[in-house]
Amino acid sequence: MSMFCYQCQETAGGKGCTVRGVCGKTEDVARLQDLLIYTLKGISEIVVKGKIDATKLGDVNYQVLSSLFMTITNANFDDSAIEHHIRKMIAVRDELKKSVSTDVLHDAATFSVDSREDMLAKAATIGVLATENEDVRSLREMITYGLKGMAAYTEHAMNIGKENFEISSFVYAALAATLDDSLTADDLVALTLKTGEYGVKAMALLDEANTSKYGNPEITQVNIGVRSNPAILISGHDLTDLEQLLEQTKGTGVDVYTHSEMLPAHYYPAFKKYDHFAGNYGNAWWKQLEEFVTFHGPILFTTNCIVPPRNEEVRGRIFTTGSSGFPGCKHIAADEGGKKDFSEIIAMAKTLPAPEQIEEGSIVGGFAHNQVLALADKVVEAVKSGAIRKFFVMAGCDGRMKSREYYTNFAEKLPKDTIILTAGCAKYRYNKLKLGDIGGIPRVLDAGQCNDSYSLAVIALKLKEVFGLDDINKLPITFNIAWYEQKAVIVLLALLYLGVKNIHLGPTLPGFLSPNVAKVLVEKFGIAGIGKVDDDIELFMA
Ligand code: SF4
Ligand code: SF3
Repeated sequence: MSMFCYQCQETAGGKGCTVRGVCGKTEDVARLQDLLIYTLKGISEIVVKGKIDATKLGDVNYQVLSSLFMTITNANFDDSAIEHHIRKMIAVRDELKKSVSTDVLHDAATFSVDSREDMLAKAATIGVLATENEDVRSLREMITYGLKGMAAYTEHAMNIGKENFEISSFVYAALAATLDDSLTADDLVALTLKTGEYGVKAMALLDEANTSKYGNPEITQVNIGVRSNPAILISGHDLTDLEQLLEQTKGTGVDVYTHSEMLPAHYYPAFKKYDHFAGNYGNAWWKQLEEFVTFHGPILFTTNCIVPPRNEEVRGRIFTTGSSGFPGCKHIAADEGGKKDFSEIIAMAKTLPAPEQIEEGSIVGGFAHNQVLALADKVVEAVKSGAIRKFFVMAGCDGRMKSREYYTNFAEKLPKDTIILTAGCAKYRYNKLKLGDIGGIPRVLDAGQCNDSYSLAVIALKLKEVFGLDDINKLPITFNIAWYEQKAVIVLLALLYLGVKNIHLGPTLPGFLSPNVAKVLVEKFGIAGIGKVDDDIELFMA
């Protein structure tokens, strides 16, 4: 077996990618990512055993989080970038080791490699399957994937200048724990929930960062058609990249459109002042192969999800920044002060035609916690009068699998007295349907990006308080979540930590759950998969 990865929903056969990922990840990239994670575990062990305080680690915290982020599905396909990070992290590790007196360190904290060949050979011995017990492996991986999602959110918050050292300390403790053979499956189940607890903190931190810098999301109509100017498409999740791009394109005659997970940027007051912030182009990430062709202008990826471009012309228009990367595509790094120079992208845009219209009209969003709580009286009244019978949280990810048509059909067939609360790119399965409203409240309330699932939790907790309930599960809310990559793993763990039971997860349960671990999730938390649309609706409405 030349690689093994089962971290995402589209893993081959629902079991694991063993020769080139379904996502397009090569064997070398998969192995290098394994080695990068292994190096981070070594660093973590040194931090834990050496009792090094995260507040004293300076830039190391950010470097570790960014490295984790790089290994998220569809974020970085660039083997040289990952190799570079491994070298950097080994150097960090060896420097930290000097201050630690213990000589009983795991191989992850001591191994050395010289060449790329060395790295690949080492990687082949330390990957996912190196943990023999399948339950321990399943739990170690679930924790690691949760940490990857947490790292992504924390990195975005840090880009805005908000840091929580408790989160970094937890990341070190949890990564180090995945090397510890003395921990039992029960210990690891407890650590999985603890990961969820820190997932809530990470999402709260990002929420605070985003809203303190860009204002609270508010109800917004977003144009999905096009204008006649040349334009740049920005995708991913990082709002600081968007802000810099909008500043640098001001007065240039170049418009900026969002793609996929960047759509919710339109909901923030701070971005409304840019006249050239033209709208959202296209749909969820997996539609990019066709949508980038008709967009015509340059595309900037700030994070996942990249689909390897098949078309040379399109490839020449793709730029990456932050933790994202793709071989052959120009990567724009930040300078010491975090500034990025997008002039090359802007110059390219000016030479290219305006985007071709693929849709028209507008969609509405901006229902994050502040906005929904401002409407709380109306919402509570509608629940009390019976106008709203039930809420369905349908947050999470979208993906390529045909079985995801379930979510469109589900949304269409839901009774008219129900409201869908969404966040993440899962929304594209139903956010353009004409589902109407209930007394002026749209039936699909989009809170924002996947991290804004935090908003949905805040709203649920507020409703629990308003209705005087002692248990979140007594609310008329059903969780029917769609997952794809590791940010959805941390969102799921966060919901479990908050005590949410009976979450339905689809379109398939994770391949990384061993039968025993799946059993624990079913028995302790009532987690279930999805069934047939009509049966599920009947079950949920009962
Ligand atoms: Fe396969 Fe998903 Fe891993 Fe890509 S990220 S190699 S598709 S399991
Ligand atoms: Fe989407 Fe990749 Fe997960 Fe952030 S952009 S929700 S899949």
